Amino acid sequence: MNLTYKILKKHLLEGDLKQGEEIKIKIDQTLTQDSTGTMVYLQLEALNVESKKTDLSVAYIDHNMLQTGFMNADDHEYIKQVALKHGVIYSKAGNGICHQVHLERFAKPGITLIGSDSHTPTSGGMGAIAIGAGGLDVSIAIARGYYYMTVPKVINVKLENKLNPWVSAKDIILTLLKKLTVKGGVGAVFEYTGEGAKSLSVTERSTITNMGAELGATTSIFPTDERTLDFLTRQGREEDYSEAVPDEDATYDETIILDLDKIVPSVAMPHSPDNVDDVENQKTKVSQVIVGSCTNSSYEDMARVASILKGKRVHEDVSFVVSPGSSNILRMMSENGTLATMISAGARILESACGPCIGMGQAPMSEGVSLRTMNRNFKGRSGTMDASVYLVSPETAAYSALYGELLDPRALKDEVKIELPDKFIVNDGFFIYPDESHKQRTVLRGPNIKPFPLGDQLENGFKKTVLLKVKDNITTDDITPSNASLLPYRSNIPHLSNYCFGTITDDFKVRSLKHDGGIVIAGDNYGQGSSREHAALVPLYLKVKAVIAKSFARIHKANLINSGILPLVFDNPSDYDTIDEFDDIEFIDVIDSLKDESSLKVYNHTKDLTYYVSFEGSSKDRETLILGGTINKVKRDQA
Ligand code: MIC
Ligand code: SF4
Repeated sequence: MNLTYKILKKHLLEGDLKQGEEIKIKIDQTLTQDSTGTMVYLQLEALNVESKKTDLSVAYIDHNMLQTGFMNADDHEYIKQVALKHGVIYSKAGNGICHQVHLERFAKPGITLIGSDSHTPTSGGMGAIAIGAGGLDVSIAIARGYYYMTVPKVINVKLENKLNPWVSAKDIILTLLKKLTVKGGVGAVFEYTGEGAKSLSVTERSTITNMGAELGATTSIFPTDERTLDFLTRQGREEDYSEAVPDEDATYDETIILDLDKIVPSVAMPHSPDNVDDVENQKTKVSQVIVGSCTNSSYEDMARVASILKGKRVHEDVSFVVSPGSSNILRMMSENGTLATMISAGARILESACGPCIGMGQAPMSEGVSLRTMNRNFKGRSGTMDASVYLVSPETAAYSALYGELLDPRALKDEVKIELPDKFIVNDGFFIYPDESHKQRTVLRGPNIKPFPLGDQLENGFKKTVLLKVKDNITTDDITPSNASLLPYRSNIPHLSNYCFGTITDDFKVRSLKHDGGIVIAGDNYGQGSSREHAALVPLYLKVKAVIAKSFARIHKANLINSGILPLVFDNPSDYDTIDEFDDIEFIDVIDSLKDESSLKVYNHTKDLTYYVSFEGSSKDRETLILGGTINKVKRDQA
C-alpha cells in the first residue's frame, strides 16, 4: 500500500477504500483561520455540541490583521470565545500563519488534519494527510470528529538526484505546475518518494505540499525519515515522531519522475500559478519584492534570503518586504542577527501573518511588477487590478531585489550553507489553551457578524435565467473577491453580495435581483483556489440555484453542495457553447433524477434546445441537495 492509503485505512470509519468511492474518515486534528473562521464557529454553534471531538483543534488568527475598523477585532474576539468554549486552542494574532505554526507546533506523521484553508496540505511535509475543506466541513469535523471525502487516485512523484545550488523547492512545484496545470491534480493525492525527496528538509517538503493546492490536488504528502525526526527534535517534540512510509511494494495509479538535477529557477507569470517559465528566459524590471506567505516563510527561507542580502542594499526602485511565518521564526531572527541583516539591507519587516498574500496591505504601485514568494497570483489579489505579480523562490526574490529586475540566482555561484539552530525557539505564549473557565464566558458578537444564509428544500422543476457565463479556471477570488476593504466583511454575507463576481462584472447582484436569482454557466475547473465557502454562501444569498460547468474544483464543489446549490456538469461539454447569458433554462424532474442517479433534463427556452447535465456525487450528497444543504440535513438527522 502507498502511504496515502495506509493513513486513510487507519482512519476509515465507513466505505470502501477504492478510488472514486465516498469514505468517512476519522479526523485527528483541525485548524481554522480567521477569514473563514467566523463562519466555521457560527456553524459550530448551530451544530449544538458541547466540545470538540478531535484530539486537537486550533483556531488561528492570521489573515484579517489590518484592523482598519472594529470588524476584524470583533471577529477575532468572537472566534476566541466560541473556540475556547468548545475546547479549541486559540492562536492569537501575531503568532504566525496557520500552516507554518501548525507544522512547527502540532502536525504529526500519520495523522489526519482538515483545515478551513486550501493550503492545509502544508503539513503533508510532515507525513500527515492534511486536507483543505470548506468551513462547514471543518465545523462538522470539530463537532463530530469525522469527514467525508472521495477516495483520490494516488500519483507517485519520484524525485531523483538533488537540486543544484540556488535552485529551490519552490522551483520543483513550479515545474510540476508547468507540466500539469492548475487542474492537473483534481481528484489526486501527490505522494513524493525517491532520493530527491530524502534530500529535502521538512520545510522544503512543505513548500511543495503547500502549493500542491495550486494543482487542484486533494493533498500532497512526503514519507517520514531522519529529516522529519530532526525537525521535530529541533522543535522539542521528538516524542511526536512515528514512522509514516509507503510499503516497499507500494503501488500507485500514476508515476511522474522528476530529475531534480534538471530543475532550474522558475517563475509563474501573471495571472496564474501554472503560467510558468524559466527565470532566465524572462526579463522585467520590478518595483516590489515580497518574501513571505505559508509557502515560503520558514526559518530556512529567511536565512537564505538574509545570506543573499548580507552587506548589500536593496535596489532604490524596489520596495522589499519580508513577513516571517511565525513569531518563533521572527524571534530567532531577531536573536541571531538575521533580522538586522535584512533591515540593514533595506527590508520592510511585517508581522507574522498572511498580509500581502491576500491583499491585506502592500498593494503594488500603478502597473507595478511584484515578485512574490507566494502561491497565487490571480488578477486583483494583490489589491490592484493592474499589477503584474510573479511567483518565485526566496532565492530568486532576494537576488532580484538587489538589482531591481528579475534575475536567475544561479549567478551567485558560491553556495551558502544554512545552519539551523540546534533548538528552535519555542514560545507558546501566543496560544490560549481552553479550560473550564472559558465555558462560562459570554460570547461577544460584533454588529458586523450576520447570520449565514440557509438553502431551501429543492423543487422538482424550476425555470431560471443564466445570470452569468464564465470561462475555464474561474477562481473563488473571482466569485468573492478578497482584499483589504472586503476581507473585514467575511462575517457579513449581505455586504459581500454587492461584490459577487466582482473581477468579472460589477452588476451580478443587480442581475440577480432583477431575475429573482438564477444560474451560472462555467467552463472547466470552476471555483479553483481558496476554500472560502463565501464563494457558495454569497451566491446562495443571491438565490443562485445551480452552476452548470464543464468541471469543478474539489473544495468549491463541496461548498456548493453544503449550501444546497446544484453543481452540475454538462454530459456533452460542447453544449456550453450554445448557452448565453440571460437565456431562460428550465430544470425538469430534478429531484427524481437526483434520486435515481440519472442525467437531468434541462430545456433552454430561449434557444429551443435540450441538454443533459449530471450531478456527480454520493447518495449522501444527493440527499443534502434535495434538503437544501448540509445544515438542513444535520437538523433533519438530529430531529
Ligand atoms: C487564500 O490563500 O486564498 C486564502 C485566503 O488563504 C483562502 C482562504 C480564504 O479565502 O479565506 C484559502 O486558501 O483557502
Ligand atoms: Fe495566508 Fe496566503 Fe497562505 Fe492563504 S496562501 S493561508 S492568504 S499566506
